[in-house]
Amino acid sequence: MIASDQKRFVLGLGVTGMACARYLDRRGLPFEMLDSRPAPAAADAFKQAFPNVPLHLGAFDAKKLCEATELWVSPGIAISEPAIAQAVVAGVKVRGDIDVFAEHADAPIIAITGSNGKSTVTTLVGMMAAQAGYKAGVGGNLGTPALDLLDQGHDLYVLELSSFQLETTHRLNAACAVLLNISEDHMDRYESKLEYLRAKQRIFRGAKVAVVNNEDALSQPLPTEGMKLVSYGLDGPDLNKFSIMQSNGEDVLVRGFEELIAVNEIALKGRHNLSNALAALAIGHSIGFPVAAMRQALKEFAGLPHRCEWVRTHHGVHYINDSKGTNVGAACVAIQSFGESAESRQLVLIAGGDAKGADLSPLADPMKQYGKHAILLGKDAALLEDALAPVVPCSRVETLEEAVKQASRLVQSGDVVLLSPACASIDMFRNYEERGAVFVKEVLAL
Ligand code: UMA
Ligand code: ADP
Repeated sequence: MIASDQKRFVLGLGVTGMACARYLDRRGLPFEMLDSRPAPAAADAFKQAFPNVPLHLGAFDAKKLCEATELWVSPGIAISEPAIAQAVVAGVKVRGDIDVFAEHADAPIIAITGSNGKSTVTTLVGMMAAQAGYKAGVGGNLGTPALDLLDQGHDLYVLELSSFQLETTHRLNAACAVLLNISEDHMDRYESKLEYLRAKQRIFRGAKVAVVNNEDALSQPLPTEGMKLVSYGLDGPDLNKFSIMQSNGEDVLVRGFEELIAVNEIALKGRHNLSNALAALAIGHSIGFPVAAMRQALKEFAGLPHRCEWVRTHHGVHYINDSKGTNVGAACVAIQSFGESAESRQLVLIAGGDAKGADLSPLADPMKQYGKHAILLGKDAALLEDALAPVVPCSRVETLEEAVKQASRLVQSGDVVLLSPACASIDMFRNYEERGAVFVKEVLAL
């Protein structure tokens, strides 16, 4: 039972904060809501839904925070923020919505994190669970806040978790946890890649099964007594490992040497998605999903919008929307994947936005191999140009509309135009979905 003698402050009036409010309200537990911005978008909705709950807007004040026994901090707020840090020193407990969720979850949790592929794998595992007959609650960083999934009669939870959510999660106790891969992201929030990795690694605390990507050493947990390890990777089969091999001249995904599904039956495209498919198979197997159910989901799920999504082939040029490619690792994978598959092996990249403090230099390698031109925009266009100008012609534009028009003038049949920004969208758009929608609209108007 959740203790009723605690004084709880919810920090951040966004999607998470509203879910925390609903959760506390359902249980009749008092709380106060705080948001450091003077006018958060949800303020009116909150006042209407919770007219008797105190709402404090404006910069967090350490003295005020110290009045609480518990702070429920939204993922977008850094717990290193001075007022929060002072409250922690004063003995106030900091937790997040996932921590509360883990404490009260009434069904096994499948937990998925990683720098890239989280949403894809979470959705795929959710579909596998549905095919296997589970009433699975699917959410977390993916969109539906985890606390809204509770009390709905679910018999399994499939959660996408960000490093921000894991930072404030003390012990998840997942039935199965996976860290898909690690590449640099959110360096504006973390002091080092190690600190980011430490946050991600918290997903394994108390896990019964850890699913490990053999191709990424950083995806492995420190061995813990009682934790079972299941491995996957595209680097060749091994006993019990989920992998890929050739059988009768075609590529098949396997467990050990048991064939699970032929690659050409899988609706998702691209090498990185084969890795995602293997992760999902390993997770599903550890929970006990029948192979037939997992196979069916793999045949049906063609991917989420804005992830390496084909938009149109116009005058022989393929236009791809990878607006969710919000970090360097994702953009590198997309450039590689579409560079290899373009008939001309020539690719025009549209990139830019807020690079979140990342090292952009890894983009140079795949662009050197496949790049025809890079069209750069947004807050960190100059940094991208520094990284790419030595290997590929670059130009700068002010808008995404201009970028698409310019790209269409640079290409010839067989080329690819790829929007994979390697950056967050917030400097120019509401979110990556809006950025992707603008790209699609412009491409369809060509
Ligand atoms: N806020 C402050 N002070 C701050 C920062 C934010 O008061 O310094 C307030 C804002 O004014 C706003 C509220 O906090 O009112 C927003 O909270 P939030 O930024 O934590 O976002 P939520 O709306 O609660 O959404 C969060 C996730 N957002 C982030 O982690 C930034 C959503 O992931 C997630 O879907 C949702 O919870 C449900 O679990 C989005 C995301 O961008 C998609 N995630 C990052 C990513 O995928 O890279 C991690
Ligand atoms: P996330 O939820 O972690 O942001 P998504 O599943 O939404 O990941 O995919 C976002 C982008 O990340 C994709 O469009 C693709 O460019 C890249 N990506 C997806 N899966 C992988 C993977 N396994 N390894 C590297 N990059 C990937």
